[in-house]
Amino acid sequence: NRVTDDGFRFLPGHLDRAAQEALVAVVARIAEEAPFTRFVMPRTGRPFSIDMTNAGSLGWIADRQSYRYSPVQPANGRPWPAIPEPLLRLWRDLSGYAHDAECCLINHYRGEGARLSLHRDEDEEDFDAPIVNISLGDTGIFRLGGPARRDPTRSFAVESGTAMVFAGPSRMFYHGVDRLRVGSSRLLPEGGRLNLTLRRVTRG
Ligand code: MD5
Ligand code: FE
Repeated sequence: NRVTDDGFRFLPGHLDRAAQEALVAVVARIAEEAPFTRFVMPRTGRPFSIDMTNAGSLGWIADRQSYRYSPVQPANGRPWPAIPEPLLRLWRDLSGYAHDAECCLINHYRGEGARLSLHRDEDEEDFDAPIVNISLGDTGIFRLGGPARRDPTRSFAVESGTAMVFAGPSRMFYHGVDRLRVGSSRLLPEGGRLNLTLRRVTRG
C-alpha cells in the first residue's frame, strides 16, 4: 500500500474475493434499474469505448452538448438508483470526507479497444472532496500524470480488488486507462473490467 505526498493512495487487495463478488452483484442490481449505455462525446459525437451507468442523486453523463451531472437517466427520465450501502461504507472509510458521495459512476470496459484517454475530472463543483475508485475484473493499465497535461506520467497495472483514493493535489491530476489485460480475471461473468468511481459533486 502506497501513499504519496500528492494525496494519492494506491491500495491493491483492499477488497478480498468475497467482497469483490458482492460488489459485482451490487453493480448487476444497479444495471437492472439503470442500464449501461454508450455515451457520445460533446461536439464530435464520437462514442466512448466504454459503457457507463450511475448510482446516486446525480449521475455523470455526456452527449453532443456537454459533459455534466444529471439527476435523471437520459434514456428514460427516471432517477438513478441510490448508492448501495456497501459502496457508501467504502466511501466513508476511504475518503474521510464529512459529506457522503453523491455519484457512483460505473465504467464497464468490455475488452480489447476499451480505453479512457488522458483527462481531468472537472465537472464537479467540489474539488476538495477526494475521489474513491474501485477496480473489478480484468487488470487495467492505468496512467497517472500531474496537474498539467504535459506533465510526465507514470503507468501501472491496477488489479481486481484495488482501491485508489485521489485526495489533495492528486484529485486534479490527469489520468486515463491505456488498455486492459483481457482475460486476466474471471471475476465478471461477461469478462472485462468494472471501475466504480465515488464522487462528491456539489459543495456540502
Ligand atoms: C477508470 N475512471 O479506471 C478511471 C479511474 C473516470 C475515470 O477516470 O473519470 O471515470 S478514475 C481515476 C481518477 C479519478 C479522478 C481523479 C483522478 C483519477 N486523478 O486525479 O488522477 O475507469
Ligand atoms: Fe477520470
